[in-house]
Amino acid sequence: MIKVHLGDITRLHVDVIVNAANSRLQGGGGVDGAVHRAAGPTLQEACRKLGACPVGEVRATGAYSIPVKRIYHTAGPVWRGGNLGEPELLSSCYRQCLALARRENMRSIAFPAISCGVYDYPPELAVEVAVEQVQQYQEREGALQQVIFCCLNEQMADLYLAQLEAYIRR
Ligand code: AR6
Repeated sequence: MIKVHLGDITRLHVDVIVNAANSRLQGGGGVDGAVHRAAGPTLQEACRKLGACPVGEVRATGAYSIPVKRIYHTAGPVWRGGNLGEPELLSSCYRQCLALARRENMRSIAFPAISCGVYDYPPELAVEVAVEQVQQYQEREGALQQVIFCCLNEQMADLYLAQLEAYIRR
């Protein structure tokens, strides 16, 4: 099942929450800030031990004070006009998170709108990528019981809902 949720990703009851991190895994603002605040300082230590996460890849940690099993940290691309591989890199973030969830036998995962804040990816285009990757993965593997697109505002939620409908009707 694919769902859209309006609210803070750190409050969701799922197996995995995805963090829109940066490639240095050093924490920051936006979702990253919220995840680090909610998980507590041990998360920062765990991230430091992991080192870097190249753009488009994923690294996993425990969730500490957040009551989920895992946090997947992925570094989305910074939007620079769209001709520098941004769609491929963003697709790769989703694919790598989904593949890792399968390897780790996770049943549910929540994604924020990776790259749609500080990294300036146009939301309509990012949502297209996100929905396409998740739908394709579920059609191919069907491994996850629940995938949640979590957003903080209604405009973003509406974009996901419209895109999911468009995908189903295609
Ligand atoms: N729950 C769900 N969604 C959220 C939350 C939350 N608690 N907080 C923000 N969003 P951003 P990026 C939404 O900037 O563009 C950080 O400093 C937000 O409204 O968090 O990938 C990192 O360290 C937006 O739609 O991530 C990196 O340096 C979306 O999440 C950089 O920002 C993503 O916004 C990553 O930038």
